[in-house]
Amino acid sequence: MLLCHEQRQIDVAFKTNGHGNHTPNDFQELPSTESSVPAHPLGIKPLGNQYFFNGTNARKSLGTLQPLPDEMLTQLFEFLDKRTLRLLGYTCRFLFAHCVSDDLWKSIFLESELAREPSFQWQGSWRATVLGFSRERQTKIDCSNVFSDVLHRPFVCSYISLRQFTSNIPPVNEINRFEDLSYEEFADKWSSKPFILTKCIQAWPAYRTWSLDTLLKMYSDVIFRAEAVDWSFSTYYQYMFDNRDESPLYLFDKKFAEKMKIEVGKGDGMAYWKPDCFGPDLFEILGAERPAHRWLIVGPERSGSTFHKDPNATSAWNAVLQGAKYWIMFPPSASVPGVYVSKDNSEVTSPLSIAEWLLEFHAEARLLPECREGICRAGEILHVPSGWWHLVVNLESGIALTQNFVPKSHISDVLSFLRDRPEQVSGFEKDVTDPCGLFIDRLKEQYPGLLEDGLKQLAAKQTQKKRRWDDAVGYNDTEDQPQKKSSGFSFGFALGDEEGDEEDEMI
Ligand SMILES: O=C(O)CCC(=O)C(=O)O
Ligand SMILES: [Fe+2]
Repeated sequence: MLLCHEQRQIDVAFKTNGHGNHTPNDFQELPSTESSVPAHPLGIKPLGNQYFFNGTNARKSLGTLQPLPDEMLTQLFEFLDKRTLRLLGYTCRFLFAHCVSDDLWKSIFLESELAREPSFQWQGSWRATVLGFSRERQTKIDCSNVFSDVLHRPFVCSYISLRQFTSNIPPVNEINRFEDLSYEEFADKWSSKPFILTKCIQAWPAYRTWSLDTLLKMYSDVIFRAEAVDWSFSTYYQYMFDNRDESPLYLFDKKFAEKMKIEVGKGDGMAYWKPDCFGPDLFEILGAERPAHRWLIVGPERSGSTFHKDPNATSAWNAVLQGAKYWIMFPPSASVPGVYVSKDNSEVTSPLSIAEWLLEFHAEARLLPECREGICRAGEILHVPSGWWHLVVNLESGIALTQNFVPKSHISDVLSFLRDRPEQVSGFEKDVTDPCGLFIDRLKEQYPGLLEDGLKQLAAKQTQKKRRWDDAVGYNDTEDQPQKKSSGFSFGFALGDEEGDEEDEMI
């Protein structure tokens, strides 16, 4: 959650005059951002509204807590147990508004015994579920004199209309769409670009027969992973259609095939198979040692994935079986507004929820020339090239299948990632202590020519990078400077990525 926001009213906003100052004539109707947002059920208002209020502000009853800002109160209340939080909420209106905040109750739920139960009665909110209250039994106190962005903002975020961000995609940003592609076309032209295929997965039995309702019938008691919890499908289904979380829990399960007892691959009785156009997947040679690579994804509208790059410099495809997903993507070297990457590239800080990012940064991001956007609908599949940033949001409740893979054309990206960023390599079982060595050994056995090519490409990139660096620091033309050797097929040359590679920075 963002803690500090512009002080905005529900239906009106000040526009700055270009120098950050508000001008009286700029008092305007907000066109769409919040028009889909109903009034808060308890009457809580954005902080800015206190300046138009003549009555007694509920904050005045806070006593010794009064000097503390809302952000700090929330942090303080995170230490309370469920009984104390509940009782504190009954001491005054302002504290009631704080103490019923469902973010606090979600944390209490996740730390409680209930979080380990695969099946229980979801009551429509984390608070009601923890306290075992039915909807009717929940206290409702009028908080119309409580003004707080900290409390109001998550509510706005859970109601924003996504359409305002996903419609009117500028034509230059549109992700290319094809019915299908041949492997040659993919390898020649498209392995480093996103695209959507509209007629590629229609024959999958999974596409023809899976829906949220059929999954509920067939797998109601099967336990799936949804972020921090393992819930039966029927529990997740209840939650999914009856929550107002700003960032709903997302079912993201890598063991789904085993759990659902389905087979993947071409042939009779198979649920789905990987599309031909992506060609051979080089990580298949890792066999049982291959890192996690396929997931079943289920989520309600508003759920999704905040900005990230896929693991180990792999590419991916993401097939929508039900629903629709909005994708916004940037190439590996882009600086994505609102996404902060640590100096060594090991950490991505995207502290904003999807809704917050859309509200704060979408308009700016959309103007960047590298920006690509598109909607992948049921029956369509999207290609995520190695290293591309992406944020994804579900526009409807739905089901997707995703798989990460290594196409031949990205072998050098993966080799370089495994070699240069061992601390960022993920998804391998603990007993695989040297993923890079393992991949090289297997390539030597099964694709020696490709390994040679991959290492050549890597060396060429390294030389290019070093040349750019030497040019930048004026290091190139002195003959007596020691040069690091960066050619040949040894995998040991260790220029590393200290200077920050533009092409292949992976997270
Ligand atoms: O469907 C989604 O939310 C996107 C998933 C994704 O980005 C991923 O699997 O890496
Ligand atoms: Fe991803």
